[in-house]
Amino acid sequence: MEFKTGPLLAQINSPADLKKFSENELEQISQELRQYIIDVVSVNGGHFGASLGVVELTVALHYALNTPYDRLVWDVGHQAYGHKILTGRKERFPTNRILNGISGFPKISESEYDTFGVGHSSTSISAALGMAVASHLKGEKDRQHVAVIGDGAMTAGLAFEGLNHAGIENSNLLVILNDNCMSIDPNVGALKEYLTSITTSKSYNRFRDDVSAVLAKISELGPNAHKYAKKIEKSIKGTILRQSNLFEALNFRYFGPVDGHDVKRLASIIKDLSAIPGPKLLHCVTVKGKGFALAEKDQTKWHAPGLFDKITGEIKKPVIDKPQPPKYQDVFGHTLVELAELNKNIVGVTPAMPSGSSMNIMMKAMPTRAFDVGIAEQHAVTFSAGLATQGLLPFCNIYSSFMQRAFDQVVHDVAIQNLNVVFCLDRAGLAGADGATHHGAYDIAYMRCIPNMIVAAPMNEEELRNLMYTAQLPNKGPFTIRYPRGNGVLPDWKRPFKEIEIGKGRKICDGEELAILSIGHVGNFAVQACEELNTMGINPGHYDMRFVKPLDEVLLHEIAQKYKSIITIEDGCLPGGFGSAVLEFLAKHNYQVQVERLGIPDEFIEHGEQPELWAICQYDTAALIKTAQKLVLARPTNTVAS
Ligand SMILES: Cc1ncc(C[n+]2csc(CCOP(=O)(O)OP(=O)(O)O)c2C)c(N)n1
Repeated sequence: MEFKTGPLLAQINSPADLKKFSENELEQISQELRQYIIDVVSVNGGHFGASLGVVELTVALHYALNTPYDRLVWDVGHQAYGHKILTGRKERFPTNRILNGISGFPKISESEYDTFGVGHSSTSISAALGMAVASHLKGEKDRQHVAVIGDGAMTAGLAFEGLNHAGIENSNLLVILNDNCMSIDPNVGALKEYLTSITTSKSYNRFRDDVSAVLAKISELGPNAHKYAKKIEKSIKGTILRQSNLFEALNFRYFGPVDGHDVKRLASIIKDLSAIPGPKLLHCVTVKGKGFALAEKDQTKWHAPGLFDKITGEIKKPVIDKPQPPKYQDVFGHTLVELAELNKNIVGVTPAMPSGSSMNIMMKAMPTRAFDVGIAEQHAVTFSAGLATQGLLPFCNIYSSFMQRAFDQVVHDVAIQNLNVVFCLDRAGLAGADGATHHGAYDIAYMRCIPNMIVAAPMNEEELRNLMYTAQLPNKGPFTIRYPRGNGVLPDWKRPFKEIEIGKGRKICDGEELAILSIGHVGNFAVQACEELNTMGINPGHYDMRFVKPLDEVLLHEIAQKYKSIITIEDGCLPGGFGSAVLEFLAKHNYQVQVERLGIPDEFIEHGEQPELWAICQYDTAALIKTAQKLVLARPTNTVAS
């Protein structure tokens, strides 16, 4: 599909092109950039509201700074579409998030303008500070370092670790706080209330118009501005709000709040702030989804709406003629409420993903028993541990890749103390278009090495419900349940709960010569593969192991004695994963069985649709069939129907 841009954007392929325009044209350029994002995202999908909200800020930054010499770091990076378009990727933007296309996030290997790879939140201040300190050590005094961070991302401990350190380094760091009161869902916490109190205070409204006047004066100083840094600072501060300020307390010079949609003024403020050495914070107020009415109105829905009609705003749903199985996340959300009705000790915890994890179902049904703690995975885990010490039973739901943040808390605060915390890891396995930063590749490996931890993965929605039911029974200790992004396989998933014996796998079908051992939803690939293999005269046994830890050793002994070959399949990394666990068992007991392991290889997997990625990594139905044929046909005595 061909996309056209407006006449000014058509002439811009780099920040140097942008700089050829006058300040008065920046508004039109912003409008054209916004329209181009709407045009492409409406047919391609991807993140939406966040990029619309920073259009003016993006134009102003590339206009005022000397990128890529000046280092611009985007936090999370889901808002960086405008940045990509202005920095040489306008033509390739329609390939955004598509297999072999550009990434949905900044990525060092993609462009010299992408100074730091992102996807996970709250890294920008630390990364930009590292760059600033490096420049300082190298004597590059003129180089600017800018971190753009949302108010949601600012809720993370990591952001405050960066601020705390930056406050004592006299490096050239500008933090731009993009405050739109939103995370994916409405932002939460005391910091949000503090920021709201600043932006709604009367003084902000009184002073904000004066700011441009002072800044205009400062601009007259031109290249000598840095000589007057102190004076500039004083005069800006005289007009922008002065009050006891959190960021000032951390040794930052605080400026703002300013209107993040006034592109001309933003450009001039950013230029002027570049003349002030040391750590500075500019507080920008923006509207998420700016310029697309529906996205401004329902900001959560339009964070990443999928495909939509850009005129009517209607979100396009795939046409499916039969009942669609539910998403795993929704099965989690509804089941949690059902269980919480039965068990008064159950509480829900999510670090800023109420909609993404469907914890919002419990938050709505039982508002006092479900907590959104902000983008704070480490806190979510230790908070859950604290709840558990008092006899409550937290279901702490964290995307598999985000849980990487909280590994120490899982070990130190939960597992060593053998606390009853249930970790539900959503988006486990290859997650799709978000790419390498978001794939839940490692959780089997990093959870199965922890003593006391139970690690389970359901093959379908009914199994998910039963595992959740089992996990909340008394004294199970730390219990991890991992499940993938997307839909399950059973439209009629809501059946009465059944306890599952811990560490007990199940035989899906008996076979000969070859056994397929699956964990989690990829068991459904094995079911299909077995059906097809049967028609070829190959009859593998199939076992859904259910638990990575503890492994069903009774079943494994049986399998190892009965079959000559084993294929393991998992939606997780091969090193240290489920297949590795099976190999360890076989080695320990000296079984001479041939084993092929299918799963995510030891490399980072890029973005694409999940089925494309499963195929690339060779662990879908077709790969299973191929591997089974290879193993069986390799035996000299075997002949099978072709
Ligand atoms: C460590 C981590 N946890 C959760 C997420 C999921 N996530 C992506 S964007 C986002 C909200 C970010 O809010 P904010 O920084 O305010 O940016 P906005 O979308 O409002 O522009 C969240 C929670 C993430 N990317 N990284």
